[in-house]
Amino acid sequence: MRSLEAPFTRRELLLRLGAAGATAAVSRAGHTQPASPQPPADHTIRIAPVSLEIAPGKVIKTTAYNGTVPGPVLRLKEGKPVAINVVNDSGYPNLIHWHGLMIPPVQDGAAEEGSPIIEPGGSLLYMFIPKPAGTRWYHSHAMAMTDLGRSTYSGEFGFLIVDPAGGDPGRYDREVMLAAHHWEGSWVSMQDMRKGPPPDNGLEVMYKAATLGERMLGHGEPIRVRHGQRVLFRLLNASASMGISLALAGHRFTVIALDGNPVPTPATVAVLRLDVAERADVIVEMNNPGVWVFGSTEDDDRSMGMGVVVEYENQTGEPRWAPPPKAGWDYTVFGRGRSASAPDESIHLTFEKIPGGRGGYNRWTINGKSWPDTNPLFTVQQGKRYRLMLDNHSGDEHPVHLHRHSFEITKVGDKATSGVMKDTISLTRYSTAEVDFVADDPGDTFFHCHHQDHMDEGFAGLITYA
Ligand SMILES: [Cu+2]
Repeated sequence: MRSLEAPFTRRELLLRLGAAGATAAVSRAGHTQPASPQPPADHTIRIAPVSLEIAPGKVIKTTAYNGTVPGPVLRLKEGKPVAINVVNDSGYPNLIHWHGLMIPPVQDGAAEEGSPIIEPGGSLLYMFIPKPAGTRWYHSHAMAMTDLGRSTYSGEFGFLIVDPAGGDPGRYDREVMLAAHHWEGSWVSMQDMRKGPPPDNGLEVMYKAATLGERMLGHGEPIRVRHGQRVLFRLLNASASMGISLALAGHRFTVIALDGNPVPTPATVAVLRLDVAERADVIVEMNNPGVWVFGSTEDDDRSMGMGVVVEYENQTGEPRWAPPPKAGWDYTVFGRGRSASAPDESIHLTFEKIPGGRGGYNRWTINGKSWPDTNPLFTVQQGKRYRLMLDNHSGDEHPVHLHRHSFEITKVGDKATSGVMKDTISLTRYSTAEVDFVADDPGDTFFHCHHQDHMDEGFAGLITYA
């Protein structure tokens, strides 16, 4: 179990921020009455219970941000300080992680880094300078353990777009944001349902419903487009534990950014693979008039609701689905063919499963240890470049996430690459990959699998600065 710190009052948080020299707090203090500990918030996010009707009669009781799923789009300007007041009426100790932003640990929304927990009924003012530009997101970073109503199992997620300081060149006619999520999870013994997992495997989460956007496939408003439009889709997998593959029947995606960061080689693909927490910015040329299904390539997932209808102007009829050609997902397609620069140090990280047995819960280890014995995982020196040699020694897929830094994918399997900058990488079963990061954001840095259950069960570590 991860230990949670006592909550700070707002005044304590501000004092801490001031002591840490956080520019946001300092510059804001200049506009505030000296007696007032609390600058005004630019945004308020209230976490509270909500009943979501994702299809007629299909009501999901969950918790969400400001009553909607996804929560409100936070559109922030790169480099412009922001203050976000978070009110926790979720009914459990909670906090918000600003995923993909390079901000101080106390603001990052990860208790393991020292960010304060917000007790039920309490509130907290987050203040930071949004950077870098790109498609980021915000979500609960609370522990869920066996409670499938909490944290990333819930509706607590939303887009956070950091617009570039210099303005967006915007070579598109319209922008559509779509977040994927799975609902109604329950713990099951997979070996009871199908072949595959070894008999000593522990419980896994299976879901009964899914959404891409606000409602189940066929039950929401279609995305209405016109022939000839170039549409920018910002896509996010906000599922707690399921990787997804998406296709838009009759169309292809030109991938221009992954995890919000522009790729060196934009490439066009029929199928987009997004593991948990991953994002893709894609351009679709609307050049095939009709009424189409944009959804999961898995039939089961689509029938659970994972999809949305794209409808051209003056087109009618049943939405059409067409299975895309089978194609593997390969990050290196979007990279440069040459190798990245050599690191100062390489660190091997091996991921293994300790099967929980029928009815038990699996545990996870990094180099043989589980959180909190992985604190620290290793220590870095500011300014140096580190290569993480990731070895997934398990039959499960792991979306591995590094907080407060971007990393560069430098190898996938045996294939060297460079230039693809991400904050989450999907390691398929029994696979290896290498990622480099520069230790350029001092402070405790959480590293973990973004699969909620894997993180809660030990797949996490803390990188510390010397
Ligand atoms: Cu995992």
